[in-house]
Amino acid sequence: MNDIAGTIATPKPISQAEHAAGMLAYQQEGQRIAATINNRGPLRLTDEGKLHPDIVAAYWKHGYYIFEGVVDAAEIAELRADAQNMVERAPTGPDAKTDRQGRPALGIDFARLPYRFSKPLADPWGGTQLLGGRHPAQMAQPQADADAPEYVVFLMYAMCQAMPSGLRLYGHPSLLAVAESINGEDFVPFNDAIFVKQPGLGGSVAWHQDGVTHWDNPEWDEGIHGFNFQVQLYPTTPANCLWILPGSHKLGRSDIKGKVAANGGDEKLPGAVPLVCNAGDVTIVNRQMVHGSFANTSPDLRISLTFGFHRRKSVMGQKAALSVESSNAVYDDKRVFERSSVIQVAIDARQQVHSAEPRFAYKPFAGLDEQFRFTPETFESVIRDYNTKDLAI
Ligand SMILES: O=C(O)CCC(=O)C(=O)O
Repeated sequence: MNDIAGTIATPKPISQAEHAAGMLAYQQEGQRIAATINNRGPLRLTDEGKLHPDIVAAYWKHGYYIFEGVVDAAEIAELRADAQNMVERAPTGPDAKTDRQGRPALGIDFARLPYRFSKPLADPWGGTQLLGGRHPAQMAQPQADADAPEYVVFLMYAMCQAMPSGLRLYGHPSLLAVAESINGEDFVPFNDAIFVKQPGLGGSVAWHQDGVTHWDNPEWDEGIHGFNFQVQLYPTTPANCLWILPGSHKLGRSDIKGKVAANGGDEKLPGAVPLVCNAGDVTIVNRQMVHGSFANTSPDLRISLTFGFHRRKSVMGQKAALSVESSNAVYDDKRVFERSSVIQVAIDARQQVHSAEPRFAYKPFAGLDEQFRFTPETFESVIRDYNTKDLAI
């Protein structure tokens, strides 16, 4: 995959102030629609530990939900510190080996470099063939300040390896209960990626749908490409948050280019809503949803820890896609077991710190708890370079 973004000419350069001002009416309308849907609230589980059926129904109807106040302030502080450490220790650009302080950068010894970069305020993928060409229309790329760095961190990977708190988050019992309720007891992981949108620098993520494997599957349905969580480390605003087109997860492959053209070439697609959150809120978004985010011309930082889950049936026997496509792998029992073991180790890593919390019982690993405790040995055998085994579809 090309790590460097923003090499495509901007059709009509605009200043940051023009961009921000041009978004205001759209943001108000998006918030109005979001309020009418009101798909948000606490993460409620039944006595049996399943996601409350009302929330399950709301998720399937609209394709998303905002779980409020899932991660407490102390844990958010740990996650912020670990994520900021990753940002600080990033290489200065795609080919660099040292960070801004001249230290060896984090992750240069990982099997997959855990960073992707963009030019400031650029759209790395829109209108390109990258990632299967799934971002067909380019977003506006406002002009960056003259003193902006050449590259900014756009995405960070490997949170279970590079962030101790990230591994613990991955074993969160309520989030895993949601994954089980939506994707079944034998649910499997997808991948994880941290979206970093620095104020006045963060690029956009052009409108897209995530799934690439099952669109023509005769057994296609609205859940076949799984979902992503986003854990918000800072309050999000309409100017920096993820936007979605509610209900679009049900409608098959979307003609995004046609939608933008029908909107006079304007990327501000009608009917979209911003997922405005507080720190500690967690969104769930169906991977078939049309979604995207705009260049961050606001004064507010967003860091979103994004990780997803699938039905086991959706990945078994499928060809590796997206960021692991070049491996030419086919997902078999061994691959699925090895990648899923990250969940089991994460459950134990969490329990070692949050011992008063209930421990999630991950059914595919029933009876294997001892073998998959979090230890220096399982860090090496399970966690190190775990994301080379992601189950992307
Ligand atoms: O958070 C964002 O800005 C983009 C997220 C996204 O595209 C995804 O989760 O697939």
